[in-house]
Amino acid sequence: MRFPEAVKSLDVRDPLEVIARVASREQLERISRLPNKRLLLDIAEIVLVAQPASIFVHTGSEDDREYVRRRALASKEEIPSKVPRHTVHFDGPLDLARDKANTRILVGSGERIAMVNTLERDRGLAEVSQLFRGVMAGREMFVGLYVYGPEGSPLSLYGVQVTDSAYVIHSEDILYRNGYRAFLENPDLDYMLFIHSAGERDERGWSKNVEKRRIYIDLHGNSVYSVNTQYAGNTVGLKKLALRLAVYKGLREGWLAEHMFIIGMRGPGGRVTYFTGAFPAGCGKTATTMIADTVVGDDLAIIREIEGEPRAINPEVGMFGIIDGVNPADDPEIYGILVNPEAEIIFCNVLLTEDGEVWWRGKPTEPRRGLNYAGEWWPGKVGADGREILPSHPNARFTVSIRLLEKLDPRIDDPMGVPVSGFIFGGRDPATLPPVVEAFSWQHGIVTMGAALESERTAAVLGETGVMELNPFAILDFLSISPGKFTELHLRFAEKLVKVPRVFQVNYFLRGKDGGYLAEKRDKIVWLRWMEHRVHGELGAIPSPIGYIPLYEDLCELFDKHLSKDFPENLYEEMFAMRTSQLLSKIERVRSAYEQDPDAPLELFEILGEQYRRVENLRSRYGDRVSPFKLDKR
Ligand code: SPV
Ligand code: MN
Repeated sequence: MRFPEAVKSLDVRDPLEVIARVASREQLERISRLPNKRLLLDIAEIVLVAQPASIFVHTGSEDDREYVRRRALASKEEIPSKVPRHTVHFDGPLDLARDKANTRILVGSGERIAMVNTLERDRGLAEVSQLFRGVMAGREMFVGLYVYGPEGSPLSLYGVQVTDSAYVIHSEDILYRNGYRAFLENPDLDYMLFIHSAGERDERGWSKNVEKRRIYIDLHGNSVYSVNTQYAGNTVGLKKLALRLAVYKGLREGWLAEHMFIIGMRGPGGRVTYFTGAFPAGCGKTATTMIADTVVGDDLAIIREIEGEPRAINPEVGMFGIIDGVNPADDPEIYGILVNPEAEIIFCNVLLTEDGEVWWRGKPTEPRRGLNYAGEWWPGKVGADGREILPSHPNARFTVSIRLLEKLDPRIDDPMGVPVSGFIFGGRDPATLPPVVEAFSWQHGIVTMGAALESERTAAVLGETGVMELNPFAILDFLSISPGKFTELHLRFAEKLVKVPRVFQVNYFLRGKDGGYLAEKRDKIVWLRWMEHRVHGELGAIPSPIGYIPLYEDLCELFDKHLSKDFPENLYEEMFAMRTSQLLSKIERVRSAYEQDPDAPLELFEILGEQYRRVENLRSRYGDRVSPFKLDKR
């Protein structure tokens, strides 16, 4: 039972009878062809509780896709722009981002998960049963069946989205592969279930009861409940809601669900070497994806051991990307897609000008009067707090197919995924870590680079800026298990591997004495090329206390070859200096965070301890700031 208290009357022998009360003949026929008994029961139960007026089951046909687009416009969830295939969706001023406080992992009574927001399962289910009661009255209920990965892949999962939002289904049509056929062919597919309702909406289409917004993740039932919200990070089930379920499933089955891009780098002889990379929001994840040679995925990865090799798939086929700042000079490929009239795009929380132009910060035009995330907008408009209202929101986004990328990797649909040669971890760190470091080993990298990933709090989040926040594997917001367990899962994962990936750490945000960034944006390509060569054993490195760092001569060559620029020795010295006191403080912060997590493996403390001693040694010999030229070359 999905709704424990609400459903007393479901006749388990005949879910179709319940569904027939709201389904047209055609829709009933679609549903009755589905051989999955449990799925029919789930749908019937949701119908009984949420009481929709009608039901639509998506078969994945072009007609159905078109129907969903039309319904999103008819319900005013999406507004047309002057480009027919470009629509605009507004979430409402109080619903512009993920709601961390009201997103809870449901757990057994008395159970706690370190660093994860939980709620007692019985209470949570009772609460959502109440919130979903009659919530779809008078509305159409959409049922979308999706494959979370390439069709026929042993790495893929399956998801069923039930929602009263055509926008949510439209987004999923762009972001995921339809799975109606897979469900027809396989009577006992195990699936994740996402139940969503935007709740009551006001005349502008915004969810009215955002104070009753709830996103509850039920690991036990492999399902997620989301209500009184529209923002895709809270509602589009297969995006971040599925990630929590997948992390948990991966823990039980010994594989990794990651908040990572998957990219390919070309090397000598036409080889392509694949990397996955985890970065917190706003730390260069998309930028790194876009400068890679090929792209398999920009946000999520499922990684499993197959015949001794780690293989990664992208469960998605679309991007839900930040649009703020995307401009023709810095982001030519994405910008080109966003202004391509042939591309099907949903723009979220941008400005829609009176004459129908979609405007965001980064467009060469000036913003003009129109509609935005806070209602009517005009240049100079100020909000109730006296502050100017930005024309387009900093978390404004675009939803578009990844297949439009010129760099799309041809193996995106490969059921066996791509072999992963390197894991990259990156955060925003102004003062401590060099631009690129390679771990001594998988274990060393997983602990000191993944589990210990920190990022500077940016101005977008309330509170003091400049504070370093722990964000293990850049996945803290999406963890359904403790960071300690997630770390342990990674450590054990490599034991099955014959080919163990290298682990790297990057930091694009190191600042110099004058406060400016030491590296240029485009320098990323050099760090990537260095990693690619290291994977193939083609370049040497210097063992520093925190891992291998590049040799000056090698970087000179790479800067010259790939960016045609000089790389001054003093810049290298500043970038790759060991800031020993800062490094020690970092280890201490990380250690004390994991001391609060009873699941943290002993190995984590051992590896942190060894790193501490190495850095401490260096500090006692050379002091606070140690030039890389003082380190022994190998
Ligand atoms: C992120 O914040 O990491 C995203 C967007 O990819 S959201 O879907 O909101 O999680
Ligand atoms: Mn993400």
